[in-house]
Formats: sequence, structure tokens, C-alpha cells
Amino acid sequence: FPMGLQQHRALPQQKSALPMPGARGAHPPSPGEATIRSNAEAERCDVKDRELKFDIIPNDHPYHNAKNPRTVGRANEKLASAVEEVKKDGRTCLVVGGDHSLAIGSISGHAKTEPVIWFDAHADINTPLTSLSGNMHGQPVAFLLKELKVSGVPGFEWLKPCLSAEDIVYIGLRDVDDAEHSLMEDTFKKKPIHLSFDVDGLDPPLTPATGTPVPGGVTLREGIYVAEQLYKTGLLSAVDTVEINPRLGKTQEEVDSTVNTAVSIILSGFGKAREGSHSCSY
Ligand code: 6HN
Ligand code: MN
Ligand code: MN
Ligand code: MN
Repeated sequence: FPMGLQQHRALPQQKSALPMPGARGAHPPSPGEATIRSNAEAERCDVKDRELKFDIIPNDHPYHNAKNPRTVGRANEKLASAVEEVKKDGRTCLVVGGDHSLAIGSISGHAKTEPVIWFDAHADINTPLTSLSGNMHGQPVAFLLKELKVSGVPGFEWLKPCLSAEDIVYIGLRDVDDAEHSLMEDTFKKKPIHLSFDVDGLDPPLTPATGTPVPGGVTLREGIYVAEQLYKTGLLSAVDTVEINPRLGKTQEEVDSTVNTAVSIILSGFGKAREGSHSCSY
């Protein structure tokens, strides 16, 4: 069911909405729905929810390696219309669901979808021809990408791929199938990366000699991890390290810790790995 929320506190003019798909009919709110609603309302959100009833299509034979294509396709068609309505209503749309294939409908219904942040251990970019599991939750990105031209899937006659590869940013990937890796290599162009690293993004005790410290920053471990990962892409082509101001250190120790922190970030960005490495590519 789609639900609408209106945030009174932070963004008084902004409303939000929440479609929650589930293969159920009209029903009393599930514990999950009730919990989300009561918590959102406690935050003074104006919640508007709506029911979506999905049909299970009988004899829904696989299309290549896409299981239940008609059931999933038609459910997504409904979800897309619901999301579109929520957006017309001027609300922020929240979808809570089980299966990631719902992103096909959700992203299609949300016409303004650039960029999409895909936060996931998986790339979900299998096509009905490459999927090993046949599960639709491993395929939504392929269905949405113009470049991959997935077509002819029963149940998805309504779908027009709305995303270009450059519109997607992945975060968290760590279980990508071989075929998905090849698809990503072919689809996503690798561009050189410029890292502009302001040390005040780190937690202030790490870099006290900086002008505008703000509590609650990133740990050294997290900062180093980011730099290491960027190095590992092989695409890091320029790095700024900024807001290091030794004159603002109250003691020599503060100056030293600021400089040492910056140095470890820089070295990680240039190939120093905590597990050890043969050389750095300065
Ligand atoms: N998900 N790559 C595997 C597949 O079945 O295509 C796993 C997909 C997992 C999907 O939950 O994000
Ligand atoms: Mn997923
Ligand atoms: Mn996943
Ligand atoms: Mn700054």
C-alpha cells in the first residue's frame, strides 16, 4: 500500500508518501505498517498510506531465467502508477517491501530519478538471460537501464527503461555474479576520479588543527577505508587534502595528530594498504 507522509518539523512544505506492496487484500495494518506509521507520526509526519492489491497470475511460466514475470510485471505496473500519484500529490514517496524487484515500478513511477543510489551488497543487474537463480530481485537494474534493452518479458509490456548507466551509483557491492560483472564492465564507463578531501569531514580529535571542526565526524578507520577503496579502483587521478592549518593547533601534539592523520589518508589514497603492499604509486 502507498502511504503519504508530511514532515511538519524539518521541511514544513514537504510531504512524503509511502507505498507498501504486499500480495494481500484490504487488511488491518500489519504490525510493520502500524510501527512505521506511529513512529513517523511521532516525528510529526503527515502519513498518507494506500493499499495496493497484487494479483498472482496463474501459470506464470518463466521467461528464460526470469521467474513469475507476469505476476511481478503487473505488480510493478500498479506500483508505478501509485508512486506517480504520490509524486503528483507533492509528497516524498517511501516504499517498504520485501523484494527488490519492486524498484522497477518504483523508479519507473518516479519520473525524476537521476541519480539513483543503489545501496546493496548485490548489483541486481542480471538479465533474464544471465540470471543463474531466475530470481527477479537480482534483475531490476537491468530492466531499468536503457543500455541493456531488456524486452519481450511478459508482464512488462508497459515498461520503458528510464535510467542511463551514468544515473546509477552503487554503494556496498560485495557479491556480484560473473555475468553481472561483465555487464557492468560493458555498461558503466570508468571515469577518472577526483577526491577532494576536507579533513574536517573526519572526527575533530583526529584533526584538531583545522578551522571549522564539527563533532560527529568519520573515524580514521572509515576515512582510510574510503581512500584505500578509491585507490583500488585504479581511477583516482587527483587528490586535494585541505583545511590542514598547523597554526590552529593549540599544542604540538594537536599539530602532529592533524598532520599524521592527513598523511595516512594520503598514503592510503596512493596505495598504502593496511594489510601491507609492495609499493606506492606516487
Ligand atoms: N538482492 N546475484 C544473485 C541473483 O540471484 O541474481 C543475488 C541477487 C540478490 C538480489 O537481494 O539484492
Ligand atoms: Mn537488491
Ligand atoms: Mn541485495
Ligand atoms: Mn571545510
